[in-house]
Amino acid sequence: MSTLKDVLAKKIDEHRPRTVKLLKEHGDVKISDVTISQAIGGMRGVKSLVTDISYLDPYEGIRFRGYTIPEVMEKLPKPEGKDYPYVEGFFYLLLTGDIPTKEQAEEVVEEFRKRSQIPQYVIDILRTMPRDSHPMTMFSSAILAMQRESVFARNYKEGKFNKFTCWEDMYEDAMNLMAKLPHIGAYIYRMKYKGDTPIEPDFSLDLGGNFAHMMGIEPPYDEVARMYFILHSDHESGNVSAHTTHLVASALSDAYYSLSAGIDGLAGPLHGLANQEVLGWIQNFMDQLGGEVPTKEQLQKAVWDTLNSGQVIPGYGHAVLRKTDPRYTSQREYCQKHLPDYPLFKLVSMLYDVVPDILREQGKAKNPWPNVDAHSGVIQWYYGLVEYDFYTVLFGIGRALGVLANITWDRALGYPIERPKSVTTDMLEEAAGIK
Ligand code: NMX
Ligand code: MLT
Repeated sequence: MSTLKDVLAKKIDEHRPRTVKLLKEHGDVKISDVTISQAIGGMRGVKSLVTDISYLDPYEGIRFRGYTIPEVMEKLPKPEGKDYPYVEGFFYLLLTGDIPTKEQAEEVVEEFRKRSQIPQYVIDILRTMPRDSHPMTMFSSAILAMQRESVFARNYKEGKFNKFTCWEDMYEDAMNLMAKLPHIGAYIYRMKYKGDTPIEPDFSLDLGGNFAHMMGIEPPYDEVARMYFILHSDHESGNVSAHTTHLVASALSDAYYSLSAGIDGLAGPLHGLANQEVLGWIQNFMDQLGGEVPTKEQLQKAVWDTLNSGQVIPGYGHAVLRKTDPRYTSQREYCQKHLPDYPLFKLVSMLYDVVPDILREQGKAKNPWPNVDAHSGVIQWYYGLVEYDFYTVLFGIGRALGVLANITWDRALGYPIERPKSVTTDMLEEAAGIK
């Protein structure tokens, strides 16, 4: 057994009694009430999911296993000479709650290397798809196509389902998937945008390094890849991609079905696709100005024009956050260090100066501050990844780290099929005393 699986097994054994005790002895304790506006309004703020992998405080932002983003970046082991940690070591942290040693992180690098081969039929399917299919459609299809590889589904079919050990099959599926996703993403990119010139992996490199290599982008893009995958990994359980993955997995669907569904949710413009929308919005606007960096007044007008046409300002607002997203800040710090004079970075910074005041003046958005998506495209663009349709695939590779860790724990703790109750409008009117 690998160190990671061994440590995870111990953590699961230690954790199970806590869940059992809460259920058996304190199951009636109330943690949330639900109002009519929450039932109609997307369940905002209803506490009805449990995860220990990350927690989102509205003012502080995300903590992964209790660690803030700067703590994660500082404490996790890093490849030689690099500023950003091994993504593999971060996955170890998400799964176990422990900061791995460099050796433990490298063990996961090796595990992923062994599991990374993309089946030929996946390549064939991708190649058969129309080239103008959205890369998220290709990414999700590739994941779904591999469902036949599921260890969980195979053992279930063979009658080997065991409530206490089935997490191990989920773990195997999660590891197999996580090892392949960067390769699939890079393959889609090189096939679709770079004249069909896939690049062979270099297994002397870690996940971030190898991804940059397969994309054909020089260092320090490897650092961007590490930073990007870590930042996008998890945002507690209520966001669309995490919740969808969890929901589908709750039917005992395997990791392939579940992740593919989660990725489909990530492809929505109000969720992960917002990062491509931000770049599209900015580029459109700069095109109108003949490529010039706009003045503050021109920017204010563009923001108002967007709002007045009934659209949202992509990259701003959040369902939970009420402050600037620390994932935005982390990327901003990268830009301040590596590309301080880049015009697009300056424009994104100008938007930061302009948009919150306008959203406050408009008075609709509960959070006028930028989220992760407001910043991610700029860095990609700077390193030559200008095909912004692809940005959500990057988000998806990162998000897989969090959701796959979560569904492994879902199985370990025996979370049941998710099935909330719905009511009718008549019932709401009765409850409100207006009928
Ligand atoms: N621009 C304009 N209007 C906004 C924005 C925005 N950025 N954010 C919220 N609003 C509006 C929202 O559409 C709603 O209007 P209406 O009452 O007419 O339906 C009103 O403000 C209240 O919405 P909130 O309660 O503040 O936000 P909610 O929790 O419903 O939605 C988002 C959260 C993130 C979907 C929303 O802020 C948004 O659409 N932002 C832009 C898209 C975006 O950046 N999405 C990425 C989120 C992060 N991610 O990676 O997933
Ligand atoms: C995310 O990373 O999933 C987004 O910020 C959306 C969310 O948390 O609701």
